[in-house]
This record gives sequence, structure tokens and C-alpha cells, in this order.
Amino acid sequence: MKTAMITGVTGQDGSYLAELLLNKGYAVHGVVRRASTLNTSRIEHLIAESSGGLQLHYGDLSDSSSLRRLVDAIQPDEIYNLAAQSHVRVSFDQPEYTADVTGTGVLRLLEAIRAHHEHGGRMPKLYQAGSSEMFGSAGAPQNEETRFEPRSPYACAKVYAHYQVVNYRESYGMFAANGILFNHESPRRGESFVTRKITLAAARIQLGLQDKLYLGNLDAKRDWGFAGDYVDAMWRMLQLDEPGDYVVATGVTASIRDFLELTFQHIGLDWQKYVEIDPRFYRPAEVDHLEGDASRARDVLGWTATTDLKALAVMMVDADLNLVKREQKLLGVDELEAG
Ligand code: NAP
Ligand code: G4F
Repeated sequence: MKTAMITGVTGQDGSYLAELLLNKGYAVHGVVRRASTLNTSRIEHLIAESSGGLQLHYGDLSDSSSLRRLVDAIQPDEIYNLAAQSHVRVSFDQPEYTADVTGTGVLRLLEAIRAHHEHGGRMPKLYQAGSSEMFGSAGAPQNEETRFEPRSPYACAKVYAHYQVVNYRESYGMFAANGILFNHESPRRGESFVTRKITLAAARIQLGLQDKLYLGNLDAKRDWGFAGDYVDAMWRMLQLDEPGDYVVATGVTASIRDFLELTFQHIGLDWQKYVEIDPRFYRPAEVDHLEGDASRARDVLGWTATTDLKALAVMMVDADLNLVKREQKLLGVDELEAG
């Protein structure tokens, strides 16, 4: 049985990856940062179902001692570093914090692995969650040969992490792979990312709980895939004999307008009646066009995306309609009990 350690296990990708690895028979250890409210809602079902499967540990990418201690204690075969301050707009408000967690945090993890190995431990394989955001203003389509032209503190931090991974691979013979993943979404996507913000608002509008949806730039284009597909690519990268860097994408790009169209079409409404522009959601610098060329992932990993944008939008809206209906029902029950 293989042992995996996942940082960022409470996030969207962490939850899908933990499921995938548990299904493959791995012992899975997740790193959770301490919060004043529970942050394990996406993995609650895994903790309950998998006695001896998913085990959680406190740790933080800003705390090297916790990373070192966890690598020594868990002795993983594979480490998936998914933890990050992952919101691009927020990175403009918190640039130092983003650099520390999303950038230097990766260096701390690499050092924890190096120290573990130097003190007689096995060298685990490492997956680093890189991002298409690193391409920034580079022309589309983007692949592994495309120059990084980052346009946000988040993207700069990811570029730094990318090159540290390459450097540790070359300096210490570490098996460390950079995934360069394009946007991927799901019903578990954080509610402040644009796709989920749209599908949740559409569900609330449909059920009469919301009148307006305020958004920023509708012209940006993204290459959106399904998160469940993308964690499989992460796993495949660590099953190879040689480490490498891989773009993971659908190859199809669409604008925020297109996503609005698909989402509202599904519930039979005209998005233009509900959406208003709020400049608060504009960014100091925007990434206009992301469109990935994932030929290397197809040829070497045998990976391709299975879910197109329409299917993704429908999956997300339907999940949000169910979620909002459940919330309404619970509220009704509570009100009855209170009354
Ligand atoms: P996400 O939902 O925002 O999850 C981020 C995870 O990182 C959460 O578990 C979060 O914990 C954890 N985290 C944040 N700061 C931390 C810290 N200081 N120490 C330890 N853990 C910390 O992100 P995601 O969409 O799953 O993405 C996973 C990774 O892929 C991220 O590195 C992201 O930058 C990268 N990426 C994502 C996409 C995408 O489209 N989703 C594309 C390319 C790359 P809490 O739950 O406590 O907040
Ligand atoms: O959904 P977003 O916030 O995702 P963004 O900035 O592309 O970043 C995501 O994908 C990256 C991969 O390329 C990841 F590395 C990163 O961690 C994250 O998962 O914004 C998408 C687009 C942007 O152009 C933004 O300006 O949507 C535009 N947008 C328009 N109105 C909005 C809004 N974005 C957000 N979050 N909220 C809005 O109201």
C-alpha cells in the first residue's frame, strides 16, 4: 500500500484527489491548517467513511517545522502540494502573504523533503500545483515551451515555486513534477471564483432568493475543465519513471459571457436581465486569454479531459439548485421548530 500526503486537502482539488487515492488503496494523510471555524466540509464524507484511510494533521505552509515533522512522521511515497493562497484578485490585496504561502511555502516543503532524505529517509515524489496563470499575457495557445509572463502577485509566486521545483530536481535528483493546470471547476469550487459565483447566483435567482449578480470583467477567456479529471493527471505525473512538467487543459477557451450564457440557458433565463458590472471585481492587471495545448499530457500521461464546458456548467448549476433547495428546506424546518 502506498502512502500519500496532501497539503490543501480541504480545498476543491484536495477533496477530489483524496477520493481518487483512497479508491486506489492509498493510505492518505491530509494537512489541514487551523481555522476558527471548521474547514473540512469538502472531505467530511471521507473522514467518516474511511476508517484508517484519510488521516488529518495540523500543518501550515508558512511553518517549516510542521512540514518537516509531518514528512518525517508520515514517510510518504508521494506528496501532492495543493495548498496555496489561490485567489488571484486577493493576491493583489495580500501580495506578501501570497508570496510567503504560495511561493516560499513550496521552498519550505522542498527543504523538508531534502532534510528527510539526508537523515536517512526515502525521497518521496512531489507534485507541485502550478498554474496557467503563470502564462499571463503570453499568446495563446500555451504549452510547456511558452514563456511565463505573470500578471499578478499570485502568478509571480507560482513562477517562483515552479523554478524552485526544477532547481531541486536538477540539484538533488528529486522526483518533483510541476503540473501547469488550466482553470478547473466543480460543484466544490470556492464560491468566490467566477464560475461558482455564477452557478450559485443562477440557482438563487431561479429560486427567488437573489435579484442581481455583480461581476467584473466579462471578456476574459479561460480554458475551463472539470476538477475530477485534473486530479487524475496529477496522479499520473507521479507514476512516471522520470519527473517532468505538464500542461493540463481542455484546449477549448470561452469567455465569462459564454459561461453566463450556458448557465442561464440551462435554467431558462436571460442573464443580461440579472448581471450588473461592479468595478470592485476588476483586477489591476488582467489575464485576457488562456487556452492550453495539453499534447504532452495526452502523449506521455495518456490523459485527456472528459467533460466539456456545457456539461460542466450544467453539473454545477444542478448541484447548486439542489444545495439551495436543501438550505431552504432546512431553514423551513428550523423556523417551524422555533415557532
Ligand atoms: P482551493 O480550493 O483554494 O484550496 C486551497 C487549499 O490550500 C485549501 O485547502 C486551503 O486551506 C489550503 N491552504 C491555504 N493556505 C494554506 C497554508 N498557509 N497552509 C496550508 N494550507 C493552506 O484551491 P484549489 O482550486 O483546490 O487548487 C489547488 C491548488 O492548485 C492551489 O495551489 C491552486 O493555486 C492551484 N491551481 C488551481 C487551479 C484551479 O483552477 N482550481 C488551477 C491551477 C492551479 P483552507 O481550506 O483552510 O482554506
Ligand atoms: O474565477 P477566477 O477568479 O479565476 P482565475 O483568476 O482565472 O484563477 C483561477 O484559475 C487559475 C488557473 O489559471 C488558478 F491558478 C487560480 O488559483 C484560480 O483557481 O477569475 C476568472 C476570470 C478573471 O478574468 C476575472 O477577472 O473571471 C473574471 N471575473 C469577472 N468577474 C471574475 C469576476 N472573477 C471573480 N473571481 N469574481 C468576479 O466577480
